[in-house]
Amino acid sequence: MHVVGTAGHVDHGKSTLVHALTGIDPDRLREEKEREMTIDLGFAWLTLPNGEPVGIVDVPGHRDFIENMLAGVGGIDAALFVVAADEGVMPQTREHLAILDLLGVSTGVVALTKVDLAESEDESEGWVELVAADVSETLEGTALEGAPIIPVSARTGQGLDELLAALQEMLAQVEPRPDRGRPRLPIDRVFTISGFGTVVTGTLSDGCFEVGQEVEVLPRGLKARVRGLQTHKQKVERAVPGSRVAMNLSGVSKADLKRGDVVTTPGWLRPTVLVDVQLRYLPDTLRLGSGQAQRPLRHNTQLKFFSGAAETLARVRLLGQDRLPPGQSGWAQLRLQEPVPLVRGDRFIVRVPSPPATVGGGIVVDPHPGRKHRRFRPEVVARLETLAQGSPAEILLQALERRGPTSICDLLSASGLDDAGPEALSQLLDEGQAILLGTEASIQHPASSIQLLAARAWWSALTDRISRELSTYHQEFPLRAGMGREALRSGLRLEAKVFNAVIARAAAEGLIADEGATVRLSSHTIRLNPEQQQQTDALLARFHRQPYTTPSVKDSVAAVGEEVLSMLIDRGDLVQVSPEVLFLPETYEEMVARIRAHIEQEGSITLAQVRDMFGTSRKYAQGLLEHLDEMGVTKRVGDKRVLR
Ligand SMILES: Nc1nc2c(ncn2[C@@H]2O[C@H](COP(=O)(O)OP(=O)(O)O)[C@@H](O)[C@H]2O)c(=O)[nH]1
Ligand SMILES: [Mg+2]
Repeated sequence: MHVVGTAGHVDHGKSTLVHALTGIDPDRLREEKEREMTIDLGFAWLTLPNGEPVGIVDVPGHRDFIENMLAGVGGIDAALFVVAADEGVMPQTREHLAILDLLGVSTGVVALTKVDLAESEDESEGWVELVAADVSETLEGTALEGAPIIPVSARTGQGLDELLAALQEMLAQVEPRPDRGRPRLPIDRVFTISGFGTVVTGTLSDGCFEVGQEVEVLPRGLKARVRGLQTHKQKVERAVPGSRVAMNLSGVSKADLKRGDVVTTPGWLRPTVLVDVQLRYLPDTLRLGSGQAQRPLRHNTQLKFFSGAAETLARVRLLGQDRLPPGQSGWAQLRLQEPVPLVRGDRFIVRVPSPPATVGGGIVVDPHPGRKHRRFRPEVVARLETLAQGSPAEILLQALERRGPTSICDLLSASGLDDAGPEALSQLLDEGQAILLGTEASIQHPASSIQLLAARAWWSALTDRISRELSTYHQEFPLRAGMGREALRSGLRLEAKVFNAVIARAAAEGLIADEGATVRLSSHTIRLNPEQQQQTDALLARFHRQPYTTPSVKDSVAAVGEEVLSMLIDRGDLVQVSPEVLFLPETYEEMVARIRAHIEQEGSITLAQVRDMFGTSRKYAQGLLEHLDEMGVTKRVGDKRVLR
């Protein structure tokens, strides 16, 4: 699934376009209706012609509300970049473009809106083409360079189909958000719904959430549980990365939470107040509108810092230079006023408070440097340079996380690491960051390049799910030995090759027992309740008393119930030879042995002889013999049986 964010100057028709494309009015606040202007984030969704659902975050264009815009664009995959054809490129067109560029949003479609106005007002032919050319020039050198420009009118409907087609084509090229097994939901809204309690929304990245799961809300570290999940107003059991998610939380109240907090799984993500970053300081041209030339950024300047949906103040320690001239990048250490949960690679934006303007942004290189760096130290800068590039092992791990379980061969070629690949791979395996799927035996001989590899984070998230699925199943069916293999596979949504390798590894680790057709938690044992135990003992006693004229299947069901009886058969406490006839296993073996011996001596045996041998009735003798025919032990010849 994907999320698209609008961007562009105020009044250029973003919200109207979203409404026209989705049927949903993204301006939901009363004040927004009254002022006819987007103030806070709006949310909508649509289904592309190919059936893919797409979430849309509609942002305010007005410069007073840029900071609300920043809370919404964090997790988007692509931009719906809006420029009004009658007005052309305006200050927030450029500022939003700069923000998208700093956030690394490199896919987008430009909607040249209000072409109905442009074409009617302006007599001169080719006005729209002129504006399009100007937009295209503005995009040059940014992440959106070369994006398709589609003239549209929300009023007449012109171009909307082309726009959707362009969106679809663009999103088909965006890799799906990776499942790194470390879900993060930066909260962009908190509200309560009567009868449900606290609900938060956001764009999910890096992992999945499931109903029932325990979560942690950072930076405060509050524990909560997921009571319900929705994507695009539809209930889901599992929310996936790259989708808009509304999460109903129990254990926390609305007052405990705020925009910018992050919902995640407990125990791995730590908020930080000291961060090493690569900082890009924007060139002058983006100060258009504020009317001021940009001065070099000075050491120790205080800036507003935005990442995910969070906002705080940051003091900038420039590590390699005294001042950072406009248009340049440098290494810096930020001291944040409030803790923010960040990971390596997170993007951020910085702004000056007055006159308010976006001045730069960058990438988190080390979220936990541990201490304040001395300035102008070549070794500090060198370390940050390497960190920013990533070691071969990190590059490989990222490729593995992006692709999910992959053969060694495919992974090495996808990583583009060449000679450094194999060594990086053994490092990941040694450190336990990557694991081999498959059986103990195949794990000990990883020479085979078709062996499947998975990232540790993916593996732990998956084994958590397997444990949860199986324990739910065991609770529901305590008398069944295990869950059907295929049911588990489709529940986990894994292709057969991956699933089999996963099961083999999970069994080798002792988490589960693989019984062939069924799979169970290795801790699962069938336990009868006292009443069932009593009934079972009584039934088995009857089998012992009359080993050859046993209680029928029907009688046995009446005595212990269907579930317990099929458990007894599964477990081998009883052997079923026909739809009606059951024996104790020891009786069964004895009968088979005696029949065999008889045939070996006499050459054959008849039904009547079997009946008399065990002093039983025709029903039992016939049931057993037909069973033996079916098992390939005996063969019927006329009214006699011979050994096959
Ligand atoms: N004629 C015409 N007016 C439009 C079109 N799209 C939007 N508008 C008008 O432009 C104004 C601003 O639109 P809005 O969607 O609120 O802009 P936003 O600030 O970018 O979200 C509203 O009065 C809309 O009715 C269009 O395609 N044609
Ligand atoms: Mg709007």
